[in-house]
Amino acid sequence: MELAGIVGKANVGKSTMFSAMTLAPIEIANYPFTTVKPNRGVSYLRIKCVCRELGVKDNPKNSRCIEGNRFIPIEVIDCPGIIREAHRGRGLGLKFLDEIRQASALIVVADASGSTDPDGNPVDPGSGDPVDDVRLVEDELTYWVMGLLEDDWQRITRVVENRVGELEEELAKKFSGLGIGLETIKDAIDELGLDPHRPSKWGREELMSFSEKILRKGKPIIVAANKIDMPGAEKGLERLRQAGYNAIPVSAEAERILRLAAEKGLIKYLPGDPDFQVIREDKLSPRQRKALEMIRENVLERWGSTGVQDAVNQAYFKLLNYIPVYPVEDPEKLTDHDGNVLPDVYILPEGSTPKDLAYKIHTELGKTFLYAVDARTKMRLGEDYKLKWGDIISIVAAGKRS
Ligand SMILES: Nc1nc2c(ncn2[C@@H]2O[C@H](COP(=O)(O)OP(=O)(O)OP(=O)(O)O)[C@@H](O)[C@H]2O)c(=O)[nH]1
Ligand SMILES: [Mg+2]
Repeated sequence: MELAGIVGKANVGKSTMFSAMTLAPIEIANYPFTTVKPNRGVSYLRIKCVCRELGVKDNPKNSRCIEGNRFIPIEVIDCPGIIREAHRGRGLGLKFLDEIRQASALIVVADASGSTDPDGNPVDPGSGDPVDDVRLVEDELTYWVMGLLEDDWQRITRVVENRVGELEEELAKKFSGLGIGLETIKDAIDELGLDPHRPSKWGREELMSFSEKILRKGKPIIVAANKIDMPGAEKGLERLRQAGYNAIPVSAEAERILRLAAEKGLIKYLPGDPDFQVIREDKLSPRQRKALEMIRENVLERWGSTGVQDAVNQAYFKLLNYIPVYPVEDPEKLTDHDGNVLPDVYILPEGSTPKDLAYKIHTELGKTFLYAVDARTKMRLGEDYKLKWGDIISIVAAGKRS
């Protein structure tokens, strides 16, 4: 399962967003460092399922299909808050970031309403700047990566200058756990004009700009401009966009209320929907009804949705360019070996091949992969075929089909 990390300044609404996404009951409060250790849970990406297009009734196994919407599970981690100088141990430090090393997507939550100061303390709305919220997180992440680099720098320098290994290779090994690959490292060294043969000449500043560069290239961020329901928050959103960030207007609190009400059967609402429908009018207190009406007016009608689903979807499908693919065993019936129609969906980076898909499903299937068939056209696919959005693929492997 892909892993998404939710990071951000203290008290901006990370746990509220996490709780809305996973329905996990966790601690949420209006002061910094409410969360002291990372929370893990399962959430979903939402796509239009191919079942409608094909006019079939599916039997999802690794995902869910609700009214033609396929929900693909991802793992989400809600991190403790980050403040300036966290790399020096301020606040809760940065140790917990080890848990998001493997994260493919990073969602940085910012307080678009500006109602928190740099340390996460509540202040009057409009006093704080969401651009600063994001910058401080980027800076601390850079220090974190630089720390990882420094831990190993002497050894790497020796290896390279004694001609036992190449710098790029050593660094790629070092950062493979972070999902930062060889190409990213080469490009960063190149663009910064650094000498890969004399790393001992790199100073602190070079290490810092290198860390910043590989982060920016290898771990692009999506910004959740949270608390968009508050007056004045659209200014914060504008500032984020002007600063060049991929910012999505989000009301984590609205999403949490809607998800909980839907869970209790009071309303009909799916994550990402542009509206909800009350189904148990009789069970709503006047206060609840008012809260729901406010969400409709201030969030849904104004922004099109609560933005939470949008933020995760965009992180994977726009920023990281992932695509969903449906593996089936029987390309005629579109089933697995138990006869389930369109049982599974996997997401993988654009440019992936059927063999990559096979490996993603199971290492064994990858190793025994022979060829793949496009279930729509029944055509056998070439070895370097690049998977497309919504492809239905039957993999033929030595000994078995899957
Ligand atoms: N108006 C409004 N308030 C929100 C929203 N999301 C969160 N909040 C409030 O912001 C405060 C902080 O929420 P948390 O989710 O605990 O924030 P956090 O980022 O996890 O905080 P730490 O774990 O302390 O870093 C709480 O009072 C929430 O109710 C939102 O979308 N709109
Ligand atoms: Mg929290």
